[in-house]
Formats: sequence, C-alpha cells, structure tokens
Amino acid sequence: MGERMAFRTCPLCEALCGLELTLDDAGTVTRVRGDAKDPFSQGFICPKGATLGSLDGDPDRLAEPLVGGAAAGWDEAFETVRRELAAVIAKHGRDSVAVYIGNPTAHSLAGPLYAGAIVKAIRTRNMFSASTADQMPKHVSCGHMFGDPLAIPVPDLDRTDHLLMLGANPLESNGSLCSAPDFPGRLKAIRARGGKVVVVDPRRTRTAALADEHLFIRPGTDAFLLMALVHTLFAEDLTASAEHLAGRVNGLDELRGLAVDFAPERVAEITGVPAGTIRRTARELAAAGRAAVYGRIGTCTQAYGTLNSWLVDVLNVLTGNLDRPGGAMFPRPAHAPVYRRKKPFTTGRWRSRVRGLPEVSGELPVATLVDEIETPGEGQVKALITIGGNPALSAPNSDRLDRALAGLEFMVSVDPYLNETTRHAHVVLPPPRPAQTPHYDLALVGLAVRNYARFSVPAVPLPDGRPSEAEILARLAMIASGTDGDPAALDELIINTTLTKAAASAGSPVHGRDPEELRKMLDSGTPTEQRLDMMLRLGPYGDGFGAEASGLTLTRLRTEHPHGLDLGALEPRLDEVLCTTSGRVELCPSTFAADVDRLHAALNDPAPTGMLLIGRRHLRSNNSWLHNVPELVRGSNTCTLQLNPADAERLGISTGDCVRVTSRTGTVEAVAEPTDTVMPGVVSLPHGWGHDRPGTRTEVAHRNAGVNVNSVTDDQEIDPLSGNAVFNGVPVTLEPVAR
Ligand SMILES: Nc1nc2c(c(=O)[nH]1)N[C@H]1C(S)=C(S)[C@@H](COP(=O)(O)OP(=O)(O)OC[C@H]3O[C@@H](n4cnc5c(=O)[nH]c(N)nc54)[C@H](O)[C@@H]3O)O[C@H]1N2
Ligand SMILES: Nc1nc2c(c(=O)[nH]1)N[C@H]1C(S)=C(S)[C@@H](COP(=O)(O)OP(=O)(O)OC[C@H]3O[C@@H](n4cnc5c(=O)[nH]c(N)nc54)[C@H](O)[C@@H]3O)O[C@H]1N2
Ligand code: SF4
Ligand SMILES: [Mo]
Repeated sequence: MGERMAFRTCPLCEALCGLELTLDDAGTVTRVRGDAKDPFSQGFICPKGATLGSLDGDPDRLAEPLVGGAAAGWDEAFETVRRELAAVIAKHGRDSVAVYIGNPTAHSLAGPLYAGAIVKAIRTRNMFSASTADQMPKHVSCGHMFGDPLAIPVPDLDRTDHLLMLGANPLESNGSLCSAPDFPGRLKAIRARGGKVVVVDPRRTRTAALADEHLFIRPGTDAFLLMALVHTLFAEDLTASAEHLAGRVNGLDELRGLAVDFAPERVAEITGVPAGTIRRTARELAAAGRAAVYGRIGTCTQAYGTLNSWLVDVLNVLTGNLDRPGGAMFPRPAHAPVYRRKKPFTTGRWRSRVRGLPEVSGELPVATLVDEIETPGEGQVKALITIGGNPALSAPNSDRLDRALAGLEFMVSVDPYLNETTRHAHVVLPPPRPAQTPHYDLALVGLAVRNYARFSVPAVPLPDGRPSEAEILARLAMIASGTDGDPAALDELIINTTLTKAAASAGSPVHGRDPEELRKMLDSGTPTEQRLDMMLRLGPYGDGFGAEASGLTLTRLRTEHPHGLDLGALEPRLDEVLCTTSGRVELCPSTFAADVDRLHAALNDPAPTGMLLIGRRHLRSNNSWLHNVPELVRGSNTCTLQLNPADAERLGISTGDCVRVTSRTGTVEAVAEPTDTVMPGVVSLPHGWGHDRPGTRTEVAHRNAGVNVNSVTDDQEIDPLSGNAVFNGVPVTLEPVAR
C-alpha cells in the first residue's frame, strides 16, 4: 500500500480551493498541496489549507461524544439528548429551545441539508446564527431589491476593469460573498490588464497596499460616502449607462430625491474622505467600461449595514454594471433549480420576545440571544443546540452570553472541539474528521465568480457505527420531531416531497413524470448523496433525469470530474433571479428610504471625539477555531491592539505596552502595536481570541490565548433593518496599564 492521494475542496474559507491530500496506510493526512487539476483554483492554496492535515489529526479533536464531560457512546449521547430535550419542551414549550448555527455549517454539505430540518422539527422561533454577526444586511438588501435574499451579485473579478471595494480585505480573508480561489492573483490581474482597484478601509491593509488607490474612511460612515457617490452620479448626469436596465427598475426618482442632501462636501468631514476625491471616485466608476462595487464585512457589521449593502448594488445599477460581464453578476449554482418561483421577501413575520426585534430569513439577531436566555417569562430560552459555532467568543458582548450559557437547563453542541462555547454543553456530538467527510459547497458555489461544481468523496471511510455529520444532524432532527428513528427516513421524506413537487411543476425538467420512477434513478450512494444527485439533476445543468442525456448527475461529477467542473464564466440572468412583486429591481425600497432618515439626521451629529474600535482578520487564523493548529499560531502574536502612532504618543503608549480598552460593556487588555496603517482615532483588534477560559480542551490555543475583542463590543447596538451586530465603530477609551 504505502502513500496514496485523495482530492477534496478545502472547507475552511469561502475560496473553494481544491486540495491534494497525501495519506499514509493508517489514513493519516501527511501532506496537503493545492490541487493543480482543479479548474477553478488551479493549484492555489493558503497556509490554512496547507495545514489541514494538522487540523485533521489534531489530538484535541473529540473522537467520541461527551455526556456530562465524560466520553460516552453514541447511543447514550443521543438518548440523553432525546430525554433532556423532551423534558425542557414538556416543561417550557417549544420556543424554550433555541438553535445557534455557526459559520462552518455553511462550509459543509451536511449543514445546509440538515440544520434547517432541526429548527423546523423543534418548531421554535428562537433560531440564531452567525449570519447576524456577518452578512445578514446583504440578505435584507438583496431580498428587498431582487426579491430573493440569496440573490447576491458578486463582482465579476476576472473581467472587470474597475473594482471599488469597501470593508473587505481578501488578501487576508481570501474573499467573502465572492468565492474566488487566489483572490489576490485575480486582483493583480485587474491591474495587469490596465484596470483600477480602489479600496476603502480605515486601515491600509495588504489589499489596500496592492490596490491603485486607498481611501481611509472613518469607521461606520460608509453609508454617507456611498450616498455621496449616488448623489454625484445623479448631479453630474452620469447614470446614462444604466440604460440596459431601462424598464426593469423601479424607484429611480425616489432615489434621486433621497440623495439630494448628501453632496460630497456635506459628508467629507464625517467620512474623512475629501469631497474632490468622492467626486472623482464617482466619475471614474461611471467612466470605466466594466466596473463593480463590492462591499464586505467591514460594511455589514455597522449601524448602517443594510443601507451600505443596498447602496453598493444601487451603484452597480446606476453605472449600468448590474448583471453585465465585468460588473456585478448573479452566479448560477448547479444544484439550485431555476423553475421554482420563490415568494417575495418579507421580514418581521415574528419578533423576538424581549427586545421585539424582527425575524429576518427565519432568524433572530444573535445579539439578542443572551436577552432571551436571561430574561424570565413565558418563552424564555432554557435549552440550546449549537451546531458548529462558538458564540461565547463570536457574539457581541460575548462575556455576557458566556455567563448566560452556564445557566441553561440543557445544551447540546455538534462540534469537534471542547471550546469556550461547548464547555457549557451537557452533550457534545463531534462530527468526523475533514478527511472522513464528503463535500459539496452548497452555500458557496452560488457566490462564486465562475459557475463551478465539485463533489469530494471522503478520503477515508468512516468506521462502522461512527455517524457522519449528516447522520448526526438528521438524528437530531428526528429526535426533535419526537419520532427518533432511522435518520434516513428524513432524507426519504425530503426526496419524495421534492420529486413529487418537481413532477407537478410546469417549468420543471421532469414535469409530468412519475416520482416513483425518478426516485429509482437516483445515485446509489448515501442518503445525502442521493439528495445532492436529485438537486443537481433538477438544476440548470442537470440531466433532468434523462431528459438531457449529457447533463449533470452526481455520478458524472464524481467519476468524470473528480477535480471539479468548470461551468463557465458568469452570464446575465437577472430575469431568472428577480422575484419581487413588481417583477422589477426595486432601487428604493420603502424600508430603506425610511432608514435614510436616520442617516440624514446623523448628518448634523457632532463629530465623535473619542477612539473607535474596528476588527481585522489575519491570513493564518479563521474566526475562533484554528488556533489549536501549532503551525498557524507559531511566530509573533497577531492579537494586538493596532493604533496610529500619533494616538499612541498622545496617550503615552509604546509598542508592546499593555493597554486597557474600555467600552460600555466591558474591558479587555491587549498589547499595543502602533502602526501608521491605522487611521488616527481608530484602534483595531482581531476577533476569535480569548482561549484562556477553564474547562476547554484546546491545548495549543490555550497557550496562545490572545484576548477576546467581543468583551467590549455591544449587544445593544445593531443595524435595525437586519438585526446585524455592530463590530465596527465601537466607542472605546484607552489607558496604558502598568505591568
Ligand atoms: N484568514 C481568514 N480568512 C477568513 C476569516 C478569518 O477569520 N481569517 N473569516 C472568514 C469569514 S467568516 C468571513 S465573513 C470573511 C470576511 O472577509 P472580509 O470581509 O474580507 O473580512 P476582513 O478581512 O475582516 O476585512 C474587513 C475589512 O473591513 C475593514 N473595516 C472595518 N471597519 C470598517 C468600516 O467602517 N468601513 C470600511 N469601509 N471598512 C471597515 C477592516 O479594517 C478590514 O480590513 O473572511 C473569511 N475568511
Ligand atoms: N468582533 C467581531 N466578532 C465577529 C466577527 C468580527 O469580524 N468581529 N466576525 C463574525 C463572523 S463574520 C462570523 S462568521 C462569526 C463566526 O462565529 P461562529 O460561527 O460562532 O464561530 P466560529 O469561530 O466560526 O466557530 C466555529 C465552531 O465550529 C466548530 N467546527 C469546525 N468545523 C466543524 C464542522 O465540520 N462541523 C461542526 N459541526 N462544527 C465545526 C469549531 O470547533 C468551532 O466551535 O464571528 C463573528 N464575530
Ligand atoms: S484560501 Fe481558503 S479555501 Fe483556499 S486553501 Fe486557504 S483556507 Fe482553504
Ligand atoms: Mo463570517
């Protein structure tokens, strides 16, 4: 035997890189390289992907369930969950069980297929996720503009001549809501073909350093800048290129009216961007042949997160770049059927019990999870299910949440680690190693800059009796529905319902066929694989169950394209995507127009005088959970408090000093790193650190603990339209601490 090779997609970030794993006889991953044959990533890899072997073989990774902190068998673990959940529901009702779904759930095949079924089975209104600490504003903006919260246009990186990027640092993050392996290389290519890249960020990041131009902006003020860009386009009559959308857009005049008061001169002081620069930026955007505006987490995790997300696409529309090659385009994921019309988007179908915050996409803001746990009364949260999340570090004012978790009657976590969050769980159900897990990026291929599909078979088979993550989640859904039985029954139900609906749908490729017959044609793999096969075959590239002989099936993807299948550059498809009530792009939805009043009022606010805290990411880190990989934490401490040297001098702070950072919610002490890459008045701390708590089992992370920035972020500050957490622009005071 000896060495063998296996290929799979990297599950760690949104870039979708193909990996080549080398495994030994025992199934240990001994080397990881970029998969040169992947048509999308073409061998690109970053340090996180390259150390996937260490993550896979991490001795701290839980191999078996924990019940009450002790290793237990799967039957005992599931039986405990069944008993305890039933007890809580019997005593306090269904809304007393909350679910929190974390980021890695979006990077797995099992998460998107099964996590929702758990929530549905419990029938709880208390569903939370990392989305409200991340991209929820973009869902709300796309929901209202295009009718579908998942219809998110991505910048067509490979064909654009001009990219205006706000609040994104893909040289560290490798991109988000824009899946593009080797994002840095794609940015360099824009410049190499004579295009221009402009970055707007309170820090001169590595991305900003690579760009043609960097604009420092005061944290939290992007909406003013974006409004001023819209204002300039109207004022200087630069919207003519939007003509290809003529007759397909509503609200142009209302928008023009809203922007009247946001002249560049009016926002220059607030934003820190000179009026002349704003005008030139608008002109260059309008003049570029093919341009795209792209805003990411820096613009979402703000008090104006939804306005920012909306205005980014408003600019894409006004400059004629929406749904046009080289502009902002809608990917066409192979697994998503295009014949199914979606219901137009609404929010607020229910409200959170304590703060009355509106539901968005079936979720309540993670910022208010703690209120729901702490506040007594009918519907108080008494039990929590977490799936691949670490809210004890990742949520705003997470120390308060951390304390609240300790008081739950029951908590179960699906997670490979005993960490800051799962240490509170009565039962921990660990998913298998990445090498043992199949992969298909359901959530991310719909955000990729090329249409692309790749299925990864597990590199190492699971031992008998060891459930996959899909089986763990399906079993939890069965338990939650009160019919604890074979989890495959859940898949069977979903398959039958979907095929019956597809056979009855006029536009579907299987219209009029016998669902029974279709069912028999499905892939012979696991229930998960059968569901994926079904989705691919009903999808826009699918074989339509034989209707399109050369079309896509899972079998074909698995056997003929083990390194992935390139389905081509993005193509215009606005008509396929639009599902607003009007059938047009809503350029000026009324809820957004109303929120502009808030922005308008803030035009007259006095300029803040204190320091504002923002976040940042580092290439060798990934939110809270890669700090147990020795290779990634080796070297200098990255969890430092960056601040401008002028501020440091004024406050008597030198490099390496310990600084106490205080906000409304708490304090944190961090090591100072004065750097002129941060604009004056701004301090920056990365998130995901603070691994010094007792009761965890992450030895390397514990030794490289860092501090938790979310000790000082504020759970009461949210973007009102999306409920999203505000991590950027947090008012703080600083004082040096004598050691
Ligand atoms: N290496 C690494 N990669 C990751 C992750 C990670 O933790 N580490 N996390 C993954 C996840 S979950 C996500 S969501 C993505 C995020 O991907 P990105 O959106 O690219 O995230 P960041 O690198 O944090 O870049 C955000 C930038 O916004 C800037 N910023 C802060 N406040 C403001 C503001 O008010 N206005 C503007 N214009 N900019 C502001 C910050 O200085 C920072 O440079 O990255 C993913 N990839
Ligand atoms: N201050 C501040 N806070 C932030 C951010 C910020 O920029 N600044 N960013 C926010 C963003 S964008 C995000 S996405 C959130 C992330 O917030 P969370 O999703 O709550 O946290 P993560 O750190 O991603 O934790 C991931 C958890 O999943 C587990 N895990 C890893 N792989 C798997 C798997 O295959 N299956 C399962 N079931 N579990 C797995 C890990 O052990 C870990 O416990 O943090 C948010 N918090
Ligand atoms: S860029 Fe992202 S997907 Fe690619 S290897 Fe690194 S972590 Fe994995
Ligand atoms: Mo995220």
